[in-house]
Amino acid sequence: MNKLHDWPEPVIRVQSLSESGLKSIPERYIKPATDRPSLNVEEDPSNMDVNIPIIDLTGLSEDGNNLPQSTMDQISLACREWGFFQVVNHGVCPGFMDQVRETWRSFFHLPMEMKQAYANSPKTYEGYGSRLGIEKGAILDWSDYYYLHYLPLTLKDYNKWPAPPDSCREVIDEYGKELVKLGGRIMKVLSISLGLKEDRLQNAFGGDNFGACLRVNFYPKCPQPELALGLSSHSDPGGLTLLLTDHQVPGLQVRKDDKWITVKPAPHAFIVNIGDQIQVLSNANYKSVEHRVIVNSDMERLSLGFFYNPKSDIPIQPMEELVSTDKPALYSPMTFDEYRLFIRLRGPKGKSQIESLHSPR
Ligand SMILES: O=C(O)CCC(=O)C(=O)O
Repeated sequence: MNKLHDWPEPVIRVQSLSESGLKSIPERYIKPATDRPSLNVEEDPSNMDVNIPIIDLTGLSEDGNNLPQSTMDQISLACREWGFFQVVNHGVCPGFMDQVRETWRSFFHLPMEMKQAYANSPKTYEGYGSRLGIEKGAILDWSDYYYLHYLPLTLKDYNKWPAPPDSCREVIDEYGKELVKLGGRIMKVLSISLGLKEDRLQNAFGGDNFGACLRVNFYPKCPQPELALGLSSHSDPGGLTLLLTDHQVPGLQVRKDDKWITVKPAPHAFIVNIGDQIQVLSNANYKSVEHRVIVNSDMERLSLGFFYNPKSDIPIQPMEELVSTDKPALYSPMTFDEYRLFIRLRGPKGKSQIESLHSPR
């Protein structure tokens, strides 16, 4: 952990760069040609109408048990084929979702010196940040962010949450409660859809001792969006992600059959995606899928990634019910603490981390 003491280079806020009015982006944000986004829809019109599945959760109860079979089938298919889906009628009040997003937008529009009071370090990443990973000389992403913990309670520290804007901490707290509830219900649905008892997946996460954290991503306008990425390709290292985005500003792209599909968010939907820990626990029946974020020159974009994670110090390995002689365990056990150190050191790197866990056979 000693390596995680400080950033390897002085931190530059992307928002300050963007607001300085520069016409071309500094070299350290220019991605290699192979990683640059294609922003020209004419180049790939086949993707224009494609979207990740949208699933209606009307009637989802606390025990996750009463969705129609057709909805369970849609979820199961989405987790196998896309690793991503959007949920609507999920029970979180649309007005509250808007309030949370706008509260965070106000945070990012505070004067820089107020935000700097929360500047983070790579030791825990909590607070206001502008890079993931500590590789010296790395090509950086065009975004700033704020990262904080909800659970376990031993990690929850209000002093590390922003105080201005007014009522920010209360709003963040309430949002955490709502999303823990929704995440718990979706965990039950996923467990049932894998053919397991409703609590099986949650128990594999450590029961009530699971973790939850939030990363709010802020993507300022970028004068050369064709050269940069807001967030490089990665799969989420944790369990389950519930993402709230700006629905008027597209940006999230999901890899499907070697193409990048731009997600069209439904108003007041949450985008749900499978993280690496569920891929491991489900023995790859459910997939964590690479995604990335493109930026644009006209509009800033904000997204809130809520990460529902296993307890950080228990071994995570394929659940025995999903292992057979035909399908042996694909991954060696590893704790989430060990696993996420990779991303804390190296930053987003496609699916290289989970691929390194493959059991030798
Ligand atoms: O901004 C987005 O749409 C995606 C964010 C994301 O992938 C992340 O926070 O891990």
